[in-house]
Amino acid sequence: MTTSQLILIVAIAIVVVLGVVVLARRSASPTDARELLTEGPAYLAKTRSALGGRLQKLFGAAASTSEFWQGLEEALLAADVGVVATDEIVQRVKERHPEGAEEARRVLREELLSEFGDRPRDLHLTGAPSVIVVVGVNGTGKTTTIAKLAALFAREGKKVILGAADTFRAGADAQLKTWAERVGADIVSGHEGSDPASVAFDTYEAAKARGHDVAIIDTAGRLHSKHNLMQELGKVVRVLAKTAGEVGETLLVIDATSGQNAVTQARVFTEQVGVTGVVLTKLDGTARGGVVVAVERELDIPVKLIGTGENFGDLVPFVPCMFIDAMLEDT
Ligand SMILES: Nc1nc2c(ncn2[C@@H]2O[C@H](COP(=O)(O)OP(=O)(O)OP(=O)(O)O)[C@@H](O)[C@H]2O)c(=O)[nH]1
Ligand SMILES: [Mg+2]
Repeated sequence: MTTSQLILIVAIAIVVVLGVVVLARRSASPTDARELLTEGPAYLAKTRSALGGRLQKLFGAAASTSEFWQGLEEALLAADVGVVATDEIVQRVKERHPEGAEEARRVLREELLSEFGDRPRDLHLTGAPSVIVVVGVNGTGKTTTIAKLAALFAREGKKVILGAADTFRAGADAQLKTWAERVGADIVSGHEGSDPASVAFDTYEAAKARGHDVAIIDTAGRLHSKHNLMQELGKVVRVLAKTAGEVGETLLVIDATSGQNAVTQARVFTEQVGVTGVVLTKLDGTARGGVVVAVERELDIPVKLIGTGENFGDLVPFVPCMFIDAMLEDT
């Protein structure tokens, strides 16, 4: 073997090893929130630089001046923590008389965390198949979230079927089909104008007959103020509950960029269809990550997952302490 052949073989071996390392890093589970959050996740970069940056300046000053308290209030409001929550949190921090910057930061962290309690945040998957219904206003990220969930379950070795019960928007069925192909899930189509509750029913029956572990039902986006559409959604959930015995999760998808509006919308969905968990999407595109505090506080329903981008790997579990730490981090 000549020297140039030897060099070529070594070069190929190096390229192959590098390729394997890169692929292994890419396929690392995106659900490992712990790992992502300790690095200060990219999806909170905007919130971090707005809130963390403001706090950093504040905490450099004395923790008892009126400018300090006003600055703290403004920083929390700007991050969309909400008026009532901000008032109460600032008041509680004040009452604890933190001495110096570090203590003020620690006390604020504790008070923010106390907003979350210890609600269970794991997805409640019961039954064979387990049923998940995904609801929310238009364009919040329902269909994308379904693709992300399907990809997550597929990685766990589960057999997944999607139900295209958004029979309202033209192209919704095709969009879900494209995702199903990409993530390796089966699908029950819903023709435009057909009854969404029938599609949901057919999906459950198909899942049962064909041995799927999870059936995820997509629904049309709807404004909470449209009474008839909310009733239609109620029917979808009722039919599934009756057919399956239990709906494991009714997930409400909320767009984090819609701020406090989202809280009002969410309240109506919660009343109408018995939401069991919230998925907060598009956190990567907003400096208002504090909305997670307002949502959970106002609705008394756990935020379970966070959407962090447009790809099917961009979904992480919501872990309050890590989220708050990442949000308060210095920039
Ligand atoms: N940056 C970002 N974009 C997202 C996220 N989730 C969804 N999107 C984008 O939001 C847009 C709407 O997503 P869809 O999944 O179609 O939303 P939907 O709620 O199903 O919409 P309708 O069915 O029309 O009500 C798409 O461009 C998605 O790529 C997220 O977590 N981050
Ligand atoms: Mg959709």
